[in-house]
Amino acid sequence: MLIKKPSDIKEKEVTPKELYLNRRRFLKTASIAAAATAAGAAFPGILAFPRVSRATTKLEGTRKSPLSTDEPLNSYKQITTYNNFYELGTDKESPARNAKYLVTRPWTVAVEGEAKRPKVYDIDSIMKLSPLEERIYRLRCVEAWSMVIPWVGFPLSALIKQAEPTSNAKYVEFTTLYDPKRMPGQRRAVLDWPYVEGLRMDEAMHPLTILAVGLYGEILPAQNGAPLRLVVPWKYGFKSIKSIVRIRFVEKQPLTAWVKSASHEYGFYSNVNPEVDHPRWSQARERRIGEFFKRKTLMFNGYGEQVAQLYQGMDLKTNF
Ligand SMILES: Nc1nc2c(c(=O)[nH]1)N[C@H]1C(S)=C(S)[C@@H](COP(=O)(O)O)O[C@H]1N2
Ligand SMILES: [Mo]
Repeated sequence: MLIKKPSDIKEKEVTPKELYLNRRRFLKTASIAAAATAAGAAFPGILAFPRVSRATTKLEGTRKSPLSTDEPLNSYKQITTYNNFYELGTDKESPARNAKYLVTRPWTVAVEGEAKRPKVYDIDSIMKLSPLEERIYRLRCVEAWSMVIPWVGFPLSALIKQAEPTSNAKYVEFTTLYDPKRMPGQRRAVLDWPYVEGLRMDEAMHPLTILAVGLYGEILPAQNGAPLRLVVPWKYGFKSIKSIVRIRFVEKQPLTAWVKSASHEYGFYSNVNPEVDHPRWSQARERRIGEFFKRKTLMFNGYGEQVAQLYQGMDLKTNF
């Protein structure tokens, strides 16, 4: 985000062949792991292979959410080849190319801090915590582009309720995996790794806030934040932290990665706001990926009716 201005951003796409090969590779890995699991069942205690819960990439039985937008979707190819994921490279095309390094099984997520029931979840048990829904949301990047994405996930509130946060829990802090082997972008000090994000408790509990595990009815590709990422549709895209390993309930406002790196440019709240410009560019308009003409950016990314009351009485110019 610090490197490119919106005017420098061009849409560049990976060839269908590369995409095909990537998906083939996943299917192969998944079936090997499934075989390994079967072997592990026959010889318990002897084999310790990573386990994959599903032999294919399909997520079955997801229900459609009434909270979805009915705008036209961006294509699978656009959503999976034009990404921001600095742990896998700072160019838009790099995350898809480096996705192969990010092995996401086994994977655990620690839920901890100010809570009565802290717990370390295996990714497969997190996916069973609440029925999976398709949620079609607009994603508005702070770089003034946007997409419409059919996520598969469940409300973050479902996980928070399980944890029973104490009355000291005022914020939720999220942390991405730190592992330069699986996240080669962490070998460069682009940010102070690991990536950290945060929400106020009422924002985290809001029904629009989801944890996503898939898109287009399939498990998340690594470049989109597999195996588990946050999606907060009324905030700039960088709040939607990818590849989460820790969720912590805290009393003080978390120091997030982008605020730490450039607090004059990125605030804690980061609500989409066409009236508050980034110091280096306007936020009044955005380019929907795949479209030529820019469109007007909407307050709270168009979700004002649902979320404006969270910020009543707050000056959104100082709390940007
Ligand atoms: N860990 C981590 N999460 C991240 C980022 C990142 O670099 N690292 N980029 C953010 C930004 S700036 C955006 S716009 C969205 C992009 O999500 P997408 O690539 O799935 O569309 O992810 C966000 N989550
Ligand atoms: Mo972004």
